[in-house]
Amino acid sequence: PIRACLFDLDGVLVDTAKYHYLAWKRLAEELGFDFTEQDNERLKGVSRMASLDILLGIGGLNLDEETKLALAEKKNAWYVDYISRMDESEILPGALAFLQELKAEGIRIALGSASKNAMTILNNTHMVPYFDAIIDGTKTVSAKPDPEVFLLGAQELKVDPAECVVFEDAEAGVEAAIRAGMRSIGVGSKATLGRADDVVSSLQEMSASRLMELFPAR
Ligand code: G16
Ligand code: MG
Repeated sequence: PIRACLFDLDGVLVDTAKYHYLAWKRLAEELGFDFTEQDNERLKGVSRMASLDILLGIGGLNLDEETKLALAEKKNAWYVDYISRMDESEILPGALAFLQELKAEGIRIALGSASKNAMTILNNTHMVPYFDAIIDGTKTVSAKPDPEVFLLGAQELKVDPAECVVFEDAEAGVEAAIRAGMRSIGVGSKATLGRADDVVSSLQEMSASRLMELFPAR
């Protein structure tokens, strides 16, 4: 039976991708090149330093490690400023209702995010009380598609990976769930998330009953 749900943050519970985009775009412009919304798709679910490498690749820049750390720091300061103004109105449609329903059904809930800023976002949107475990970029060593973030979540919840369902908007996140031995539901388009057990366009389409239909207890 399914005993736990693990949620990615950016793109599943909140749309912080737009703030990441604004901050990366500002950095690219300072460095003298353009960064489009289409380019930004490549950064979804990817860690901060790996995102910077992709961005610098687009600009054709090759910089030393010290300069790169300073640039990542700069981008993050802008991003932190944007998310400091977030509130619960930025929780994506259907997310709160689904979390509430899972809680009522006794299903354990964990966060599995690559972001080092996850706590700020959860605090500002008042979502902290929904989580029985919070695993974010400050607790992990390896980035998705490595399964570490989800395996730590299952461990903290004391639930077997086979009894977990991961909700993800990034291909690397679905891959991480598969490698963790968990079930997964993609939130977004079938084209990129086709490896998940099922795909919904938003959590508005989710309910505890749909979860039980998808993964019946044998
Ligand atoms: C999020 C975003 C990524 C971002 C990463 C690291 O992951 O999707 O675009 O690069 O976190 O964020 P930060 O720079 O705040 O540490 P997730 O796993 O919540 O989708
Ligand atoms: Mg995501």
